[in-house]
Amino acid sequence: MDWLPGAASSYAAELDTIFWVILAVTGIVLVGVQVTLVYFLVKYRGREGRRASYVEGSTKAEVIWTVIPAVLIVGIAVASQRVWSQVKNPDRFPADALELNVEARQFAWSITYPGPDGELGTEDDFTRYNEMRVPVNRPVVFNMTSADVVHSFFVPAFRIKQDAVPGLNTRAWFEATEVGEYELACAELCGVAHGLMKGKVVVLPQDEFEGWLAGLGE
Ligand SMILES: [Cu+2]
Repeated sequence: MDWLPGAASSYAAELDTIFWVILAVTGIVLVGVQVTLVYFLVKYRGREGRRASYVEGSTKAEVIWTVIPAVLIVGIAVASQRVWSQVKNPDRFPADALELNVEARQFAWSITYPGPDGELGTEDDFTRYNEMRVPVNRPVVFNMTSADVVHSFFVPAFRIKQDAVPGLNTRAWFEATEVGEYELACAELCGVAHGLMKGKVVVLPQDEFEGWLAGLGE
């Protein structure tokens, strides 16, 4: 049984591991708390002749239930720091990446490609809507902004979700590891047609992508 959408980016597997570890830790705590709650409900239920007693609290118990979650949270943060900084820290983005511009608006994605010269901001740049084409096994860095309200670039298969904010240039990256078509959705409620703000990411073999780029997207 597949619990998560098929992973198709270079960092997806590591993020999934973090997800499962956190789910396991919080799942154990959830079950433990609920079982204890039900046990106490039964054990201390009202009975003939039993008097309620006033409990002032227990410093020992309070220290335990503060320290254990604190250690768990700090532990999770430390353990996942390396992956998150690799995914989110612009200083650590891959150097040899293909660079694209992405602009979100109500209710579409526009993607600007560098054209045959491989450089953005030149004459041969071209823009396409709601379909991002990228080469397989090559990092793609994109500069993202929004023309109106906050949107969010979400490709579940790549485990990437990044807000697009008006007035900000946000950089994000991914490296697709499998040729195919993947859903691109807006993950920030952005207006009446938010639910229709869908696109796709098409991952092509390297040479096919190069040919398409050289042909100005024809
Ligand atoms: Cu949106």
